[in-house]
Amino acid sequence: MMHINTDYFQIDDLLTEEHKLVRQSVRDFVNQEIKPVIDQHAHEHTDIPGLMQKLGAIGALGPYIPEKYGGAGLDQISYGLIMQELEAGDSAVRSSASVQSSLVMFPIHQYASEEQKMKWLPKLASGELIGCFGLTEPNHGSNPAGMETKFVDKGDHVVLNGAKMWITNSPIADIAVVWAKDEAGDVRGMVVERGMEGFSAPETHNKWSLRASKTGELVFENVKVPKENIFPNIKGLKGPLSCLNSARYGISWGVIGAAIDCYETAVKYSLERTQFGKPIGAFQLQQKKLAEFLTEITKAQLLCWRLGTLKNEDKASPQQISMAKRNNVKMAIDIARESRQILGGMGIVGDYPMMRHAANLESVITYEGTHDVHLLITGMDITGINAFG
Ligand code: TGC
Ligand code: FAD
Repeated sequence: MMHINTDYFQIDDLLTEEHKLVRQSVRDFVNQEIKPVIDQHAHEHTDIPGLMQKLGAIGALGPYIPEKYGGAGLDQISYGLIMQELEAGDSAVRSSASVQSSLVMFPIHQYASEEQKMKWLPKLASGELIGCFGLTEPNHGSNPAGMETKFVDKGDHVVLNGAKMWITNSPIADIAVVWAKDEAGDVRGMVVERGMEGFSAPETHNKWSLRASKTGELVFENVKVPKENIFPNIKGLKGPLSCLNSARYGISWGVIGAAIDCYETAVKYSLERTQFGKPIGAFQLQQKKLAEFLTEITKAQLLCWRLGTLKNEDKASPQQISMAKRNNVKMAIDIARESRQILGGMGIVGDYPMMRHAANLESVITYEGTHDVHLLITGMDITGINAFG
């Protein structure tokens, strides 16, 4: 099989043996379990059966959560490499792992009581339980501070009312980490469990993106949530926003996987496909595309590696993470779109991954903060002036 170098600046030299082993095991999993079936699931808009348990079995759920709670106790570079390999398979697979790890296990590990951690984390790590994260609402996406979902204190329980929208995996989730306002208007986090009276999670149909995973709503109609399900150690919007830092960091790595999958496909095709008596890879215009893809992938890899080392030292700022998420997702979606052109007509069929990656990345460039929201976060960091409101 032809080897295509996607480590142009020898970043592998900066990785440990453990990082490389983790990456290889997830790459093997994706090659065996995801790539052969992903086109069919995307076409049919169906989940990959048992995906969460399979991800749990390879240690891809909560990789950086301590082993005591069922995690793998790995560092942030390993987490990033896992996301990269999963998204080379499909953004829907990475999304499922992102949400479970960074948006469900992370807040429980960070903000829950010891009892709550022991109750939920090990089962989430193994994939026995599937979690989802409810922040976005029908009327409040980019501006979650405006959320209307609220709860009132009723002694030993609270009563929750409201709705969340665009929630990854909500239709198949056993538990939902939900952010809602108390009577004083403070944002609090809690776990709402499937089966609680008044709680439903209808699916959002007709998506043209992330078709191999489910997205839906969370609807709360006078749901009685026991007080022991509320996280004791967090109050305010920084609770959910801190989870986003972890997920956005993972996305910065993940999308490199999608870009590499498109790049490798385009290089191979350009050497095999002949027009005007030459492989199309012999034409300068096609070489320009390939050279720019590899340059952009390399820049994204370096950004992520450095961000990962900062994150390991707990020094990565939310603004640095925003810059990486914004830059890398744009890099990946541009490569998916441009590389499709190298395949001509063949680029539009499901035998090749570009259309699927490009369609998936339309969600990725929107969720976890839109492309423009991340630009405004950088703009505010530069000028000190808030241009949101
Ligand atoms: P602002 O006044 O700036 O901040 C409120 C409080 O939060 C703190 N904070 C952060 N803390 C930790 N990490 C961050 N990234 C933080 N950003 C802000 C801040 O210090 C403050 O703390 P305190 O102690 O002073 O109260 O908040 P704002 O209301 O002005 O909003 C800022 C803005 C617009 C940047 C923010 O709300 C935002 O990021 N909006 C985008 C919303 C978003 O990204 N939603 C994502 C939903 S989840 C999702 O999409 C999952 S997709 C999953 C998948 O399938 O992979
Ligand atoms: P809006 O906020 O309405 O934005 C619309 C447009 O206006 C965007 O282009 C935006 O950039 C722009 N805009 C908004 N404000 C400003 C401003 N101040 N200045 C300039 N431009 C602005 N959320 C969850 O909580 N949990 C999940 O699991 C989850 N999964 C998702 C899965 C999918 C497939 C998708 C598509 C979304 C998911 N989301 C989830 C929601 C996602 O985070 C939101 O869609 C996103 O934050 C944007 O919110 P919105 O869709 O309401 O767009």
